[in-house]
Amino acid sequence: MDVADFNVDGLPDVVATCNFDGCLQTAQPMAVFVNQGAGVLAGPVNVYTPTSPVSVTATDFTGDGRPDLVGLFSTNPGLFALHSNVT
Ligand SMILES: [Ca+2]
Repeated sequence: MDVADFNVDGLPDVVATCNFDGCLQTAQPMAVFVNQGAGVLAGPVNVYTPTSPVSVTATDFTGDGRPDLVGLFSTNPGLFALHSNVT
């Protein structure tokens, strides 16, 4: 799990992995919960990955000011990276 402003609205959002059955009630491997303000998180917005990651970190590794995702799988391939395309 990590926190970053994925939709660039100034409010911190949450990304979480889901590597067990029934997680997030959608069984998707990863999801973003968008901060709606006043302590409310919407979601989940599913992020599709080839298999379930065991961890995810949000960081701006491309230097464009937007958070990207880097995660770890327990099987091959061992790593994944998703670049933010929020405009
Ligand atoms: Ca946000």
